[in-house]
Formats: sequence, C-alpha cells, structure tokens
Amino acid sequence: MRIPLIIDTDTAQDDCVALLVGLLDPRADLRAITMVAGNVGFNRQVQNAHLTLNAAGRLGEIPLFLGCRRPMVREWVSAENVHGDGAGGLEMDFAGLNVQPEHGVDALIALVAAAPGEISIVAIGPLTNIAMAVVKDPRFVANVKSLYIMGGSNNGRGNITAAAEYNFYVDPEAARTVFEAGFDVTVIPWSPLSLDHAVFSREQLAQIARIETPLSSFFTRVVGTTLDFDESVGIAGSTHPDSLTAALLLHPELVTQASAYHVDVETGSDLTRGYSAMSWGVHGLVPNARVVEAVDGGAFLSYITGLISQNSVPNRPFLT
Ligand SMILES: [Ca+2]
Repeated sequence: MRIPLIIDTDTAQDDCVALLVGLLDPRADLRAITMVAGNVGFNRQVQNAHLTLNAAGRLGEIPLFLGCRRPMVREWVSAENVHGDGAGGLEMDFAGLNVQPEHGVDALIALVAAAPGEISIVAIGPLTNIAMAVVKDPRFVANVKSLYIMGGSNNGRGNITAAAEYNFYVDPEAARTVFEAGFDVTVIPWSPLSLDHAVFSREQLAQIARIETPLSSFFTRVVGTTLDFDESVGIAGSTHPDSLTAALLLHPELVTQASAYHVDVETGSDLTRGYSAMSWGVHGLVPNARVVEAVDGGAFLSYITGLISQNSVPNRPFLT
C-alpha cells in the first residue's frame, strides 16, 4: 500500500536525498513539497528542489508550494557555511519552471483537510510552516495522520551550538508550538541517532559513485561537497538525517529501537536557544513524541543505494 505524504523542506544536500526518497520509492505517494526558510537562500532552495525533481525525471509532476520565508519571531540564520548553495554548484535551465500560487501553509492545511487522517508530513527543516498551520487552522493537527520531524538531539550534542540542532535553533518558537500541539509525532534526532546510524563514509560514497546512473552522479555531486566540512567537525562522512526521516515513514521496519519521550524546546535562553529537552519518562511528564533511538544503518545505506541505482532520465540537462 502506498503512503501519502508531504515533504516540508529547506532543500539543500540531504534534503535533496529525502526528496528522492519521496520521488523514487514505490511505497511513496508524494502529494506535495512545501518550502520553508532554512539552510540556504530561499530561492536557491527552490532551485535545489527543481534540480532534484529533474534528476528523478519528475519535473513538473509534484506541486511545489512556497511557505514561510523567515522564522515566526526571529531573524533567519543560514547554514550556508556548511552547505554552500546546497547542490554542489549544480545548475540547469530553470526557465519556465513554475511553483504553485497558493502559500505553503495554506497548501498544508488544505491538502490534509481534503483527506483527513490520511496524509503524513515529513518535516526536515525549521518547523515554521507546520507551526503556522497549527496557529491558522485548529483542525490541522487532527487532520494530519503522523508527523515525522528531523530535529533536536536526544540528550546529545548540537550542531549549530553545543546545545542545539540547527532546525530547532532557527525557529525554536515554531518547534515548541509543534510539540505542544498534539500531533502523532516521531522524532529523528541529530545526536546520537543520525551521527551513529546515518553517516556514509568516503568508501561507501565511492561505491555509490561507481554505480554511474544519473541519480548516483546527482547524489555524489550534491552530497560530496560537505564532506570536508563534516570531517573538520569530527564526522567521518556525509550525514543523512533528512533522508533517514523520510525512509522511516515508508519503512518503519528500519527502526530497531524507539521510546516515548516528552519533548520541549528552549526559547528563553541565548545560551541554549533551540535546545531540545527530551525527557525519557522518569520526570513525571506526559509523553508527546516517539523518539527513534536506533535504526538498522546498514539496511538504510542499502536502501538509499538501491534507490539511486534506478535509472532515471533527467528532464533537462544539468549544467556543471
Ligand atoms: Ca533539512
């Protein structure tokens, strides 16, 4: 049975891989892509989404909606120092490519309202769009089947600060709003889960590059550019928390350990802005999320490798 989903993304690097999961996995029924301010410049993120659709040969087939262009309360903080343009310098002719006229938040609200309880959302950027939909439509939470969130750390290290993971740091008010809203939430944290189970080594990436499909070339180009940065911060390869999040919705059998937690996000402090307090049940708090603690990392690598071994025909030539 196919799983209907929407991917809410700040498209750069592993977001592109997550979109490929939604585009290429036969279990995925990708209804829409919604864009949120995050990793790199907003318009560049839109281009990166188009590049990914093109790599999959699906340009123009999936509606792309533009959501919030900045966090709810704070100034936007980019991760361009990590991601560059987010696509390894890949370009194409973007002429004539359209986005939907409706705002991304309205699209999220309308799409799940049209199929109440059927559509899951994979949220792999700052949670601004999701929080705004919560604020705007009191029925939104109940209409969403499940919400898969990449963000925070489970009593582990941050990436943008010692305390905080990027997505929650950028819009902590949105993250807090979402965790208080009552969704059926699954969290895929940065640390320790993604660092332990969703890092591809240079050797593994070289094997993927040798597949030599258009998709493996795209993957190698987009993912490879952050390797030097990753190694400079002590990570032995490319990181794939966003694609893992999409994969776990479609293939829950990849999860080997998960527990109920109470998750809240710090909004009041400068030092720990965006810190995710994940309470594992001993503090008397009511659980509001399922946090993934371990996955089968080998099976995840095999899954991604299988996806990009498929033959696709890009709609337009890539310009490099
Ligand atoms: Ca992302």
